[in-house]
Amino acid sequence: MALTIEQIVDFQTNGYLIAEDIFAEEDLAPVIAELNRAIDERANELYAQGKITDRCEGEPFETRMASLMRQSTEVGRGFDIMYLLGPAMFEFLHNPKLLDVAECLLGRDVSCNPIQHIRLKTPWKGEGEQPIGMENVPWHQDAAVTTEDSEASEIITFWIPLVDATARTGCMQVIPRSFRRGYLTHQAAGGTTIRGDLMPGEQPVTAECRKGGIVMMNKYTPHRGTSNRSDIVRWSLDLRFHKTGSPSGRSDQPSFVVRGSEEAAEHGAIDYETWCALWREALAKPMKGHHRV
Ligand SMILES: O=C(O)CCC(=O)C(=O)O
Repeated sequence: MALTIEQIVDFQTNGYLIAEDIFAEEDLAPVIAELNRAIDERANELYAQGKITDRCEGEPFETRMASLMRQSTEVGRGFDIMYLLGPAMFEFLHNPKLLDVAECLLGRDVSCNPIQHIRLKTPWKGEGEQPIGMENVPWHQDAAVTTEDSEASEIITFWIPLVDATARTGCMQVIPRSFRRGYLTHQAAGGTTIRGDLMPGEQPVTAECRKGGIVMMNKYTPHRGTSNRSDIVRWSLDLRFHKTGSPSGRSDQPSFVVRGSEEAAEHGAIDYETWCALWREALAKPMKGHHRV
């Protein structure tokens, strides 16, 4: 089994789990190569438009985006799964190691949830320096960004760092066990965040996780992202999976079967071209509100 019984029990007890060494370099390398190509294309475009003067061609994945964003934040605009629609990313959403882990927590019939993101958190020296690009995501439960029809759905977040995520580079902080209180009312204040008077008082855990690992959280686990005080970009993916057949919380966006019985697959597995077409169709329509308060 991909997770031990102890790990599964820990997840059920605490509402989160850090599982290290799930992926090998070769699992993540195609995704990183695809992101590198997208960065390169954007750098070339912005250079041609005179918006940047240095394409930072010699720089590695870990730093290049930050060097480009210091010249123009436009390079990072819309740098997300549903806009880039990369074939390597689509393949990764079916990665057998990832799905083996998902199956341990969700059972045999697993669907990929459309709430899925690439996050690039640029270095920040602290107060006095304006952060470039993504700021910290404040304390929230992921249920807050799903529609209420999915209240009964088990939707699990798989937060996957593409560099080592530490207290220095910026990682998740979670409040263990407090998911038992269920949904806490949120408000819009620097991002969707748990109302101050409802914020659980327990001590947060800093969920450091090396590249190759996964931080899993249930949809009621309060969590936030911490600042990146390092010299590299804190790259990560946050993917979500749910039990096939239950509402995804985003019925206007594509969910699809990634694992399960042949019957389930017949009704919901899709190929790369269909995935791209479904996202383009969904994004062309006026965006429905998904955030709850
Ligand atoms: O990556 C981050 O810093 C925040 C991600 C997050 O809060 C989430 O995936 O729900």
